[in-house]
Amino acid sequence: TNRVFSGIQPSGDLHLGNYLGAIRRFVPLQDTHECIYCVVDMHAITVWQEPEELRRATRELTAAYLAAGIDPKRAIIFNQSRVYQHAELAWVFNCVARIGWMNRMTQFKDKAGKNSENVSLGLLAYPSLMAADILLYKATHVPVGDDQKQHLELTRDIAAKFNNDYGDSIEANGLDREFFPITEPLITGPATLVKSLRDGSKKMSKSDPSDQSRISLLDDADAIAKKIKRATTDPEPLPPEIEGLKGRAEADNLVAIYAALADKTKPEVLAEFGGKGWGVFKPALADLAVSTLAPMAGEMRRLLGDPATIDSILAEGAERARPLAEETMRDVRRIVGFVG
Ligand code: AQP
Repeated sequence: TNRVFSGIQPSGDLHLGNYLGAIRRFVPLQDTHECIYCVVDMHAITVWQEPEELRRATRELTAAYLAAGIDPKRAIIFNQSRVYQHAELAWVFNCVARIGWMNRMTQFKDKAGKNSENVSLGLLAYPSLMAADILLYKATHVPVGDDQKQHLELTRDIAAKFNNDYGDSIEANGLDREFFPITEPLITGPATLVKSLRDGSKKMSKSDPSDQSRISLLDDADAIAKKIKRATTDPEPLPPEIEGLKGRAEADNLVAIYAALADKTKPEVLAEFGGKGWGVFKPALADLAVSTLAPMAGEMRRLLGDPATIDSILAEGAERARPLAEETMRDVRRIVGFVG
């Protein structure tokens, strides 16, 4: 079977990058694949989270999944900590993966900064838990933004090393030699890496201290329009061809956002707006963004008014995820040589 897995951390202000790079792309996959969409709360605590805030962000992310069009009857939506097998498999992977692999991860280097001796051990081991999330369900496809590419390569390395290190045992247990699949990343569309609205050299990020750098998924129409109008740009008009966006990171970013929201390609957007100035393009982008995002924000607020329903969706999703996870773990325990 073709199985899709992806997860997002409930660790702050969900933004347009999370939506275009991930959540929006989760929706159509429900028609073609068995989909598992996770709220990865265990990943979130790799950096300190205020407990009440973690609970709030878990419900907010679940509301975003639902408001974007993920159907909890078709896809499985749940929070990671409820299915203990994620932690269990992550431990096994901690013993398969090498410290050197983790040290090379650019996200770790960025997040740890100069202080790498004093961040949590969990932050270093983060990709090992991510590999467990994916491989527990033997997912074949993982839709993510471009910033997760390196972590997905590591997931493939961990799967290959496990299959190899335990090859004899896998065979002795009568299992398929490619016990864990070599997962394909799905990094597609015009907006796989949305940039900060203030600085085209940085990605739009939950942890950017400037609220103006991102469009939050709970922003109302007024806030969305204002942030787009104030977005940093150069003074030139839009080019007619895509080559003209080279070296113009901010312009490229706004065109990419437009294309993703309109389900168009960047050349199609430039065919329409090439030669036009920001005074034309920014209001058009603001209208498009407001018409897509503001109703979603409204729906998220409505859903958040009833946290009990959100919590029961997560509980039901976990009930469906658990047997799938346990099926893999039962084999893993035998393969590794655990008694019981
Ligand atoms: N700027 C972005 N453009 C496109 N996709 C993005 N994603 C994140 N930022 C962008 C994608 O959203 C999913 C969320 O992953 P995550 O919760 O693990 O967060 P992250 O990748 O660490 O990035 P964030 O959301 O900005 O958080 P911080 O500030 O903590 O780094 C992933 O599929 C990711 O690719």
